[in-house]
Amino acid sequence: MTQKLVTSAPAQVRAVSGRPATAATLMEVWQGLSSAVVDTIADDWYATEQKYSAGRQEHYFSAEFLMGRALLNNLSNLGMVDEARETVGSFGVSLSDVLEQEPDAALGNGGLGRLAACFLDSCATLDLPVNGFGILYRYGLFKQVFEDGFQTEHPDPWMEEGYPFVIRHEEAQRLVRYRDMTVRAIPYDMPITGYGTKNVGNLRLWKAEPLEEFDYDAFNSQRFTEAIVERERTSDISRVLYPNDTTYEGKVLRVRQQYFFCSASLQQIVENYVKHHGEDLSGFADYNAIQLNDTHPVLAIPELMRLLMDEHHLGWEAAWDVVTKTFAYTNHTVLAEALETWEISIFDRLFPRITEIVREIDRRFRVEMAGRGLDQGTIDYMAPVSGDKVRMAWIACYASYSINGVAALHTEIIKRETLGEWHAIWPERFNNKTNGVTPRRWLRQCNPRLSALLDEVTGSDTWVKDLTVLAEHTDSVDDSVYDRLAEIKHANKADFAAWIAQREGIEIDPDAIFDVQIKRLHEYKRQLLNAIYILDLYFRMKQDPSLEVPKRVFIFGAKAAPGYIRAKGVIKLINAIAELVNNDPVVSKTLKVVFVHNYNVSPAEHIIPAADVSEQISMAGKEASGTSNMKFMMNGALTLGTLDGANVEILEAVGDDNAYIFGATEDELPGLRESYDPVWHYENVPGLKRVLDAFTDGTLDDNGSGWFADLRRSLLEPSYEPADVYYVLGDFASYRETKDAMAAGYADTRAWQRKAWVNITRSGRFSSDRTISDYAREVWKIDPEPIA
Ligand code: CR6
Repeated sequence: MTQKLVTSAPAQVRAVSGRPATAATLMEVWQGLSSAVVDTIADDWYATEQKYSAGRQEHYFSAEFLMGRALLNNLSNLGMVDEARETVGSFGVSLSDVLEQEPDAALGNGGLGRLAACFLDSCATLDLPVNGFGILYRYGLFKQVFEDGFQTEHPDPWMEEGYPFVIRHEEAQRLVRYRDMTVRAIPYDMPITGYGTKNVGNLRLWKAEPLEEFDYDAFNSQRFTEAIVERERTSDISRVLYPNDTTYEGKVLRVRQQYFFCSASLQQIVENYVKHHGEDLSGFADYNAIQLNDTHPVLAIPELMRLLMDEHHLGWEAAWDVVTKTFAYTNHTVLAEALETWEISIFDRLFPRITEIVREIDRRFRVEMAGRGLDQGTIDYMAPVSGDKVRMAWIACYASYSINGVAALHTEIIKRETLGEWHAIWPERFNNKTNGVTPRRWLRQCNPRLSALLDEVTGSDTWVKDLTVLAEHTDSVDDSVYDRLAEIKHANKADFAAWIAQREGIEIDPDAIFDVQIKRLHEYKRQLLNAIYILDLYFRMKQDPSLEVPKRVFIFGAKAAPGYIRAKGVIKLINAIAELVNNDPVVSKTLKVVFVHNYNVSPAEHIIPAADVSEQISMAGKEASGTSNMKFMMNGALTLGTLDGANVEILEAVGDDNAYIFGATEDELPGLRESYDPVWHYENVPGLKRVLDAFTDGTLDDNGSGWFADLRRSLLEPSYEPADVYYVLGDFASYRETKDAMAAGYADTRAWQRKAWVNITRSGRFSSDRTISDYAREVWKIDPEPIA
C-alpha cells in the first residue's frame, strides 16, 4: 500500500478546515480527502495530457456528463479505499459518513449523460487518448421533492460548497464571440481515473464568465444595474442544465450554450494541432476525431469550418474535406422531438457568420444532391435549412464520416426510418455501437459482496477490466455459488431496506421480491403500465383474500421534465397508488409501493444491487437502448421486458429461459395498430376496466388536479389524441401474465439464482469497455497510449 493518503489527507483537511483533522466537520473531511486524492494523481494526470496531446486523439463532445459522485469512484479505481478508511478512521469518523457528504455531479438528464460518464471511465481504463468536453453547469438537474405526491423542482447548486475534483485553469481560457457579446470560456478540468492504470483522462467543462470583471464606466454612471444585468447575462450561458430528456426549452439560451462549449473546445483543439503539427490545418483529421453525442454539439461542424477558413486560411473545399473526416455522430433516439431544429433567426441574432456557413452548406448540399439525381421533395426534406429552420441532425448526417445508433434494433430503425434517406445515399457511414456501462462503478464499487464472490470464483480481479471472462464460469459452478448469490442478494436487500427506511420512512421486507423501474418518466417508457398492474393486483387481492400472492415491493425512481404534465400525472398516480396500497391493513402485508424521490446516480447505486426484477417495459421500437437494463443484469436482476433497445441483445446473451419477455414486437406493432381499439381492451381484458375507472371514481385522489382523468383519457379517447399511443392497454394482458409467472417463479430460489448467475456472467458484452473498444477501433482509429 502506498500510504499516500495517510500522510497527505490530514494536511489537506487542516488546510480546508483550519483545525486539526479530528475537529473538522464531515464536509471538511470530504473536501480534504478529495484534495488529497487529486494530489496523488496530479503528476500522472499531467503526464497523460502531455502524452495524448502530441498524437491522435478523440474528443467526446457532449452537453451532458452525469458523473455522480467522484470520491469513492476514484479511491476504488486507485485501490485506496482501505487506506482512506483507515485515514479518516484516525480522525474519528467513518468513511461511509464522509462519502455521504458528496453531492452528485448531476450534469445530465439520464441515459445519454450517464453513458458519456461510463465512456470516460472506460477510455481511462483502456489508456485511450480521449478527452471529454462539456459545460460546467452551475445548477445540475433539478432536485425532486414530493409534496402531496406531486413532483416539485428545486435548484441543485452542486458545487457551491467547493468541489475539489474540478480544477480551474484560468490560463487556458478562450473567448467565445456572439454578435451581441463576447464571453470568456474558463476551463475546469476533472480527472478521470481508470482501473489498474496510471493513465488519468480528462473531462474539460467550460464555464462562462464576463469579459470584463467590471464595466467601470457603467458601474460609475447611472447604468449600474444595466452593467450588473449584462454580467448576469454572460453567466446565464453556463448557469443551468436544461431539465428535458428529449426536447429543450429556452431556445436562444440553449443555442448559445451549445455554441459556447463547441467553440471553446474547438479553439483549443485547433491550437493544440498547430502547436504540435504546424500551421497547415489540412492534416487536422489525421490527429483528431470528434464524436458528437447526439445533436446538441452539432454547431461544432460550422464552427470548425469557420476556424479553418477564417482563422487558418483554408478554402471551402479543403475545410470541408477536413470537417467530413473529423466528425462522427451518435443518434440516441427515434423520437421526432429529439431531432433538434432551430429557427435560423436565432443563428442570425447570435452568430451571423455561422448562419452564412450553414447556408452555404445547405446550398452545396442541394447542388450535390441534384447532381445525384434526387427529386426536389427529397432534397427539400433532407436539406440542412428548410424554410426558417436549421436541422441539426441533417447537418450531422451530411458532415459525419460515421453515424451510429446505440443498440442493434435502434440502428436498424434509424437506417430504415429516422435517417432512412441518409442511409439510402451513404450506407457505409452507418454502424451500430450497442451501449455499455462501466463494471467499475456499476458492479465492483456498488456491489462489493458480489464483487468478492466474482473474485473468488474467477480466481482474480481480471473481470473488472475484462468482464467477458465471467462467461467461462456460467456453467461451471456448483450449488454453493447459488447459495452464496442468494445470501448476497438478501444482504444487499437488507441494506437497501435500511436505506429506504431512513430516506423515505417506509419499512420493506428483504424477503419480498424487489421489482424495480428506475429511469426518466416518459410515456414511452410506460411506468403507467407498471402502475396499472399494481392497482390491478391490489383489486385482485381485495376481491379474493385467499389469492396466493408472493410478497412484493414495487420500487420506482423517476424525474419528469417540469413542463411535461402527463409525466407528472404518472408520478402523482403512482404516489396515490402507494398511499392506497401501503395503508391497506391487509394488502400492505404482501405489497408495498415505494417511490424513491430525487432519483439520481447515487440512489441507483443503492437500488440496483438490491433488485430482483428489472422493469424494461417500453413500447417496442421506442427505447433506443436503455442502460439500466445492463446495470441490473450485471447485478443479477432478471429482466422483465419488451423486445426493445438493448433488451433484445440481453435476451440473446442469456437465452429465453433467463429473461421474461412480453408484449408486441416492433415489427408487429404497425399491423396491430391498424385495428387497435383501446376501448375494446378496456371492456374485455380482465382487470382493466376496474383499474381505469379507479382513476376517476374517487378511489384515488389527484387533489383536484384533473390529472388522473387526463391519464385515463389519454388511453381511451381517440379524439383526445391518437388514443393510447404507446399501446399500454394492448400490451397489458401479456405483461400481467408474464409478471405473474415471474413472481411465481421466484419461489424456486435455486432456479432463480441460476438465472441470476447466467445474467451476471453473460453481461460481458454490456461493459462499456466493449463499446469503447469498438468505437476506438472502428470509428476513432486510436490505440492505447499507456504512460507507464
Ligand atoms: N433518453 C435513449 O432514450 C439510451 C440513452 C443513451 C437516450 C436511451 O434509450 O440508452 O439515450 N436518448 O444512448 C436521449 O437522451 C436522446 C436517453 O437517455
